[in-house]
Amino acid sequence: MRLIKVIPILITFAIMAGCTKEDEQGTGAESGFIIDHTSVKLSAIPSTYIEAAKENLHIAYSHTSHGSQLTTGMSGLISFKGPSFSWNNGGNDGALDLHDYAIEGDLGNPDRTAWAARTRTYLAANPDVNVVMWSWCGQVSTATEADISTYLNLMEELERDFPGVRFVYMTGHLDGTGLTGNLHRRNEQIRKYCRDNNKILYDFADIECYNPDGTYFGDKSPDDGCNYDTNGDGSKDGNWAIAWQNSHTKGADWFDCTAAHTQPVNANMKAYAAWWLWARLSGWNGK
Ligand SMILES: [Ca+2]
Repeated sequence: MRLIKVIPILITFAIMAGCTKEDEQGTGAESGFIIDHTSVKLSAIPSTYIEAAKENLHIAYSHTSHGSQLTTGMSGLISFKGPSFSWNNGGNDGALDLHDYAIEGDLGNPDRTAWAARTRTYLAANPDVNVVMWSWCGQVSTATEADISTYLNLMEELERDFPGVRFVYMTGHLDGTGLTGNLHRRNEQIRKYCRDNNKILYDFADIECYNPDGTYFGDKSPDDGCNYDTNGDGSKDGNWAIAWQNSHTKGADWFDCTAAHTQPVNANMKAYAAWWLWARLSGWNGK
């Protein structure tokens, strides 16, 4: 009797261990993964997967001002690191095919559902597109748990109805309300769903919690402009991005770019993480 009870537990444990191992190693293009502050080392991305992304991906990216940090960073990166990081709408001249501002609006504008219907219309007219990414503006800050469930459900329905398209989830940008604020709780809701359901997540807010050296500011109420409270008195008296830029060499360690609402180095990291995402979508295991 005792053995009969133990065997199913052992089998369950073996399956769980197997899943964990698979997740850690990554299984290429079909498995879920999370892009976050650990995904900002541009030099770690194999050039073969940079090329594979340009060969294979047809990306529609839709956003308003905050989401533009990825693509303004990606534009600045071409000047900083050269034409191997070129992108344009259509993928001409061997560039990455990325349709920026592909669909009007963002995940909360004009409301919390229009983006999904617009995505269906867009995909019907652009059947070559195989990656869809939507960004928030500030609407995670004011979202209820039900609002985020609406977002997740609409994404799930799109994935079901367009099995040939990879849909990239996103968290909402930091708003300075810290680890007890609504934004953090709603971002955690998105993260848990993505982890539990093997989704592809570009964790916009997590990238903003760390400087390029990996120093953590998330517990110091940072905002989207990289301002934070250095001493816990409630006033945001520091800016980790400006401090990092001032102690490093522009044009060598970081590049200038027009980064909406924030400092250039934040958009630098958003661009590196975007290329990390494109490489992962092209089969790189992230190791
Ligand atoms: Ca302070």
